[in-house]
Amino acid sequence: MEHDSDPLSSVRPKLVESKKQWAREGRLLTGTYADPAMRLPPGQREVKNWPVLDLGLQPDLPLSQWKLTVDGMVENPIVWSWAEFAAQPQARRQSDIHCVTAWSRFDNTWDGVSTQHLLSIVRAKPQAKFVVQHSYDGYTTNVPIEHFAAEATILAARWEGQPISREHGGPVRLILPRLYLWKSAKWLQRLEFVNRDRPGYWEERGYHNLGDPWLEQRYSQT
Ligand SMILES: Nc1nc2c(c(=O)[nH]1)N[C@H]1C(S)=C(S)[C@@H](COP(=O)(O)O)O[C@H]1N2
Ligand SMILES: [Mo]
Repeated sequence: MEHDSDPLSSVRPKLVESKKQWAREGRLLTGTYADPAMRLPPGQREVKNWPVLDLGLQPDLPLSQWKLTVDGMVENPIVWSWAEFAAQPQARRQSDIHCVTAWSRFDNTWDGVSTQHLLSIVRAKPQAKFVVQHSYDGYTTNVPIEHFAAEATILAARWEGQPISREHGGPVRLILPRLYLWKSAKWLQRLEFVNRDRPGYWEERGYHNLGDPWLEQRYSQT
C-alpha cells in the first residue's frame, strides 16, 4: 500500500471537531460507575448490528502487501508477512465490545493470534510499560502493557468465522475488550513497545488516556 507522509491530513475536520467538542462537554457521562462484573458498562446500550467508526480513510490492504511490525523495547523484533501471521497458533476469543459513542455489542467471536502468543515470541523488555498501536490509516492509540497482555486481547483476523471486513479494520485489527473500542486499532501495521506513555490520536484530542468503560473514562478531564 502507498501512503502519503501524513495520511491524516485528509481527515474531515468537522468529524474531528465534533468529537473534540463531545470531550469538552463531557457528553454521554452519567456520573455513575460500575463493577466490571456488570456486563453492560454505565451509559451504554446494547446494539445487535456492528457500527463502523473511524477517521474515514479505510485503507485497502491486499494480503500480499500486508505486514505487521513489532518493535521498540522487545528482545526479538519481528516483521510478519500475512503467511507468517497465518502460520502462528490460532486463538479464539469471545468478547463484548464497548464504543465511547455509547453502543455495546455482546458475544463477538474473534480468531487470530493472541497477544499472549505474540509476547512469547517478541519478549517485552522489563522497561516496556506501554504499547503504541500504529495503523495503516495513520491512526495511533496507546495502552498499558498489562492490558495488551491480557488473556482476552487478540490480533483478530476473523469475526464470526469470516475475515474481518475492510471497513472493520481487516486484514488484522486489535481487539482489547476491557477498554473502549478506540483503544483497538483497525488496519494494524505496527506495535511499538515503549517505556514512556505516548498519547495517540484521540488521547491527544480530549479522550481519556486509559478508557475503562466500567469507570466511564470517556474523556480526559473526568
Ligand atoms: N486505524 C484505526 N483504528 C481505529 C479507528 C480509526 O479511525 N483508525 N477508530 C477507533 C474508534 S474511535 C472506534 S469506536 C473503533 C470502531 O471500530 P469499528 O468501526 O469496527 O466498530 O475503531 C477504533 N480503531
Ligand atoms: Mo470511537
